[in-house]
Amino acid sequence: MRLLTTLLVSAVSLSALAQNPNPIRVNQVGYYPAAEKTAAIEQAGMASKYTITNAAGKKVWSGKAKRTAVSPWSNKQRAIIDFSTLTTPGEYTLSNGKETQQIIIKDAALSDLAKASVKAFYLQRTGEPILEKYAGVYARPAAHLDTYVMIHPSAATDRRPAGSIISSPGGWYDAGDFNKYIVNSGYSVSLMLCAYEMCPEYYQKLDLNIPESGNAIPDYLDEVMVNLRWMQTMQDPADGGVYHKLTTPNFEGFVMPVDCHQQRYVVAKTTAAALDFAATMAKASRIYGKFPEFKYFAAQALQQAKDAYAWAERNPRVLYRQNEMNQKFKPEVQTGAYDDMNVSDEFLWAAAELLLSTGDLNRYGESIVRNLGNFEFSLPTWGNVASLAVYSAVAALDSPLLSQYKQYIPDFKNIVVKYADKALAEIPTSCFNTPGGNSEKSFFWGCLSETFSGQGIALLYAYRLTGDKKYLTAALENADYLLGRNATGYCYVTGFGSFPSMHPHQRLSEADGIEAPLPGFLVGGPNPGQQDRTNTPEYSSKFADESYLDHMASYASNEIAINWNASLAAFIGWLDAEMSK
Ligand code: 9MR
Repeated sequence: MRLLTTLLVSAVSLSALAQNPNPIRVNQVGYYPAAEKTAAIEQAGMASKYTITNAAGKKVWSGKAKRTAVSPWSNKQRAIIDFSTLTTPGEYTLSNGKETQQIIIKDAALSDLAKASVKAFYLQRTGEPILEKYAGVYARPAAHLDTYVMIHPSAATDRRPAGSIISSPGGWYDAGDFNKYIVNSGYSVSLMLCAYEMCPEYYQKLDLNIPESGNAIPDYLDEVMVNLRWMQTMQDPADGGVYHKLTTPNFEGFVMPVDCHQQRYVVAKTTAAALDFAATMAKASRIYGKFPEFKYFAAQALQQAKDAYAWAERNPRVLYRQNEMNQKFKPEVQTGAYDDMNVSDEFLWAAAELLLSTGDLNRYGESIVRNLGNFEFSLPTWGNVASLAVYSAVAALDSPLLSQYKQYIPDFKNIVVKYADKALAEIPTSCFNTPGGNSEKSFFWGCLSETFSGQGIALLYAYRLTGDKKYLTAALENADYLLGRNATGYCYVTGFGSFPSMHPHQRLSEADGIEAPLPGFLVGGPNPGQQDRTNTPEYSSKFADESYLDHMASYASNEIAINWNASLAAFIGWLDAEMSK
């Protein structure tokens, strides 16, 4: 019996390793009627002919490739075909004469995906029961209550000595693991709030079917509040410092939360944690302060932001160095580090958010100028948050407050548009007709979020700043990549598309006994670094954009994480908002 099970398991995982056998690579979730629509055909030249038939079998389109492109990594030649002229909603079949692939064109094409990408955060909640009413088969009992969290020796103070206990409940699990990290939480929450600021009406209408649905607050903000409430507990009220993370010493096994029994600790106050916390709380106070129900929260969050910022000013270079920490303190901590050795962008971001929330130029202006340096736009990541300051400023461009300090900031509009134009210039020669993913550097741990949805968000800012549709069109190309028009042919969001990722490195998905993974999660994606190779079977390819393994052991290419889903939720929601106007 055991042998049989092993054989079955390896058969399953072997089939999971393969790339999509279908050479016709499309957005498997759906194209908006008005969108530019392209497909990429593997190993094809200019000669082939393609046809599209509708559900009744009638030919509605035929044509040849508009161009070919050769991959700089695998040397594979692909043909790009463009069927944008097809605008009638429906289900179609695209054929190259041998293989066929379904094409979906519909209104609100990405609307369900937008919702699922936010609902995923409900499924990641900790410390409360996840109820069948909202989560269906993914219901699970409350665990990791975090009401008995120990101060790790690295975080000890006179008032809170090592071994003393605090309560720090709630929030979201960070990723495939069960720990909670401030640096990544601040980044994730803020990115979600950025999208809300740009499309408030859209996000206000999202009905997520979560326990808070039906109250006076938009579900989207209710969900984000879950993590904000947890973050608030991570500040030491005695000095304003913020713990870097709440964690077990070692990662838990692949078990469900109720089966986890390791003691959890808050570990080390750091400058990055204080500043990410300050920026996030300051931003949240502006957004939630508009709702009477959150007046108290807004005041409290702003005060917490100021205290955290002041702590960071007194402690400007307390960096998280896990190895050094482990030399000094026990128990040793081996979980995610989120270690950032440059905090000038965090200072810039926190000062910018505090300025926008307080209007106090005397207090925060100097830090902004000092940390701006020769500012150049780069896509935001958990460790590079400078452009989040730009995003917040863009949302406030029309406010009288911003005009007060215009002389202190560069021309953000130009900066974002310049970046976007450079990205657009890539499309005509790109293997998959995308602005993202055209260089070796585009592929790394978590690249799908940063290179594709993160860039998509920047393009949407450029669209908003200029009103020029070419940026929106380009952003959609990156969405198509994530959803199947790519080198592996996977739809990289769980639960969506005809060939989706099935085995994410996510304890909740693997340990629950349900075959289908939790839906709505973007996986990390192709990563030629393959840092998990000692734990995984062989990847099927070493090429940059094919170095992906749909295997639960692959934490370097197939994990899920709140920062990645935050960028998915911001990107897809914003796209859907624009395309549904
Ligand atoms: O997203 C993080 C990525 O940028 C780093 O390269 C990687 C290795 O340090 O860690 C990633 O973050 C992980 C975190 O440390 C722990 N939870 C899971 C995260 C996603 O893999």
